[in-house]
Amino acid sequence: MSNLLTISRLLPTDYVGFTFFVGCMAMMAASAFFFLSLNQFDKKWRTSVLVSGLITFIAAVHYYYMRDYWAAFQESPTFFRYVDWVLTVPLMCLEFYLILKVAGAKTNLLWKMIFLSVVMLVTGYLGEAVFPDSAALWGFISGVAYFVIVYEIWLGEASKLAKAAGGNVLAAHKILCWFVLVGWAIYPLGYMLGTDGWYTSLIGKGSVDVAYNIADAINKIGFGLVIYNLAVQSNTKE
Ligand SMILES: *C/C=C(C)/C=C/C=C(C)/C=C/C1=C(C)CCCC1(C)C
Repeated sequence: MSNLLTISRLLPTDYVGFTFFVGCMAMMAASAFFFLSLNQFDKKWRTSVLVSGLITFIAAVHYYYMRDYWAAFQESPTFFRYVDWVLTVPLMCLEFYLILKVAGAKTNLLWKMIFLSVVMLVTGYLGEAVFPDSAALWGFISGVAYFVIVYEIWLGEASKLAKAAGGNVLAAHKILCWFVLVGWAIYPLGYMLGTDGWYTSLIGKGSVDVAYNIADAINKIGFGLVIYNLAVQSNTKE
């Protein structure tokens, strides 16, 4: 893959390529930050911060390839994108579960969230890459799964557990809920900019990659920092 870069070049006006390079570097730096901070935390929080690092690390590796792919073909690396998401989004569900474990979260909550996220991503991939003529329909199904996730963490079982946990955990849970409601909403917007559907006449077309790259940086690094902050606060309290 890396060889491809030698036969292509990035133009100074290639802002999409720019966001792939910056995204790659940001994910690498964030991973180093999370991994190197691990020793300062006690055992209870170490796993959560480790998972934050794994999320940005998995993204860094995919961005490394996506960056090359874009440079070589000037085309969306949809395949790598969804491989990345199908690994990292379930890990984000795991983060919710890990912090709620203090309030007695059960693994069935974890599996429910993972199942919903996989449905959301597989149907999104079908609409974007396999059946682009019915992108609006697949996007809708994906959106339903997304809303069930939003419901679950804001009003469902997860929110009840967060309230039971109280304190720092409740505060962190609330911020993560906002990430999912606002930060994750950038993805369906990017999807609508990149595919054809009833929405195209309303919002037009745009760079799906710029939208996804910005959203990934906000959500993966920001989400990780919330967990990191929770670990720092809980550490200093004891
Ligand atoms: C690190 C990657 C993350 C947090 C990816 C999140 C992706 C989504 C929330 C994608 C959602 C989509 C819809 C809600 C509808 C259209 C298709 C998707 C897959 C873009």
